[in-house]
Amino acid sequence: MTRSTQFTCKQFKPTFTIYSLFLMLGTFACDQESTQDISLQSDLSVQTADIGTQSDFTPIVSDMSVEADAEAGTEAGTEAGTEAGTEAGTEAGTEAGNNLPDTPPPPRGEDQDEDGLEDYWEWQLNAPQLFHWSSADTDQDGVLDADEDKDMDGLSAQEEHDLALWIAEYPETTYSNSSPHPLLKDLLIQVDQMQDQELDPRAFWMSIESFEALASFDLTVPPQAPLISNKVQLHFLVDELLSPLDLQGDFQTRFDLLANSHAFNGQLQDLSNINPNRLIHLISADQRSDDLNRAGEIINHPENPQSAGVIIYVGTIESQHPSCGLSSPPPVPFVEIHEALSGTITHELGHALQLGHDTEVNGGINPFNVMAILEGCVSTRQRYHGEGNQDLLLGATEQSFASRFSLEAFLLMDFQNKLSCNTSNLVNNGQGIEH
Ligand SMILES: [Ca+2]
Ligand SMILES: [Ca+2]
Ligand SMILES: [Ca+2]
Ligand SMILES: [Ca+2]
Ligand SMILES: [Zn+2]
Repeated sequence: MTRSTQFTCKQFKPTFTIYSLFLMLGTFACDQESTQDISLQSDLSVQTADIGTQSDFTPIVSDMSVEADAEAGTEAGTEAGTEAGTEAGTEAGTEAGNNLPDTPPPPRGEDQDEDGLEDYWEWQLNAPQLFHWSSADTDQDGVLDADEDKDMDGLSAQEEHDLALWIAEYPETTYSNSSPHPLLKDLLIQVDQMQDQELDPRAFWMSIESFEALASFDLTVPPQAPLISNKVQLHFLVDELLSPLDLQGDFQTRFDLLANSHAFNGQLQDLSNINPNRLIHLISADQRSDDLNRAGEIINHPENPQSAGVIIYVGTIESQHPSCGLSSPPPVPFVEIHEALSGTITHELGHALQLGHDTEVNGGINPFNVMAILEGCVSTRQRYHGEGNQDLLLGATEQSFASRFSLEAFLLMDFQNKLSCNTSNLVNNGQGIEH
């Protein structure tokens, strides 16, 4: 379960052509600086939380390509994705099986306590005081085992049980590293992708890893009982393929895009027991033709959660990466496309959990937090590769070499108020909780 994915600069291989390209692009590359996020749409009643302050960045190291919101690190991403993907298949469904109770397992496929949960599934949770295979209300609090949401992630045990079985059955359309669990926070994401803008699977696996890494905060913030870990399990469920659509600054097009694909129209139609409102809605698209620096955004809506969600601009990210590396000498790993995709996904999912940007609010910007805004190549490498950081409480470290949340961001995540699930709006006028 625990993968140790460590990347170092030694793994970097020079790519002369890419570097040359960046030299050519250097003069306007700084315009792409704070791409990833934010651009205030103040003229509209609704705002996107990702505000793009383009601004004023001037490259500090003039011979590097400056580009902001994408990431860097060629081999790193490759390995992360491969490793994660390999383990995913074998681990799915066995997450809870590490320390199984001594009692003999009940037979597979039976439900003798008639609570809707397969008895074997209850047994392998290894929490017999909360989910016992011979009682329909194990803790006798009047809430049936199937209806419990002990981990407060918005999913009932019945839904997690059904999802676990579904994910095991449809591994080819699911990116999930471990089975949904009633004592771990699970985050479901419905992925609808525009034709030719499909997301690199490595990006999914790297984002999964970023949320699993929250387990490391157990060192300082023990998981609140009955949670068995602080890690968050992401499950990307791929649904339909969407027709290409030109997206611009007007909100109605994006509201309609989200609302029209909110229901399960593709593969997920077989997931009949699960309400689409339980899933954060994520769409991949080409670009915002009015804002070619925008890598991703969250969409707020005044009242309808089905018109809210996350959009990732694949074309924009692909046009900006690899970037911020140096071929020689000394080599500095580039931020690669799939790293930029993953960092953007993780960042936007942070917004969907009500996080705002890492700002001056609590005394200064922490550039190692994935919720920081990119401001040039130095901060890009800090956020994506943890350059110069050894403190995992701040976020990305040189050892992790991948996007991470800071402890401060983790403590602010709101699983009861997820955008496009429970709410249509982020707090703080659509910008989330700054920290
Ligand atoms: Ca049962
Ligand atoms: Ca039971
Ligand atoms: Ca109960
Ligand atoms: Ca759960
Ligand atoms: Zn943002």
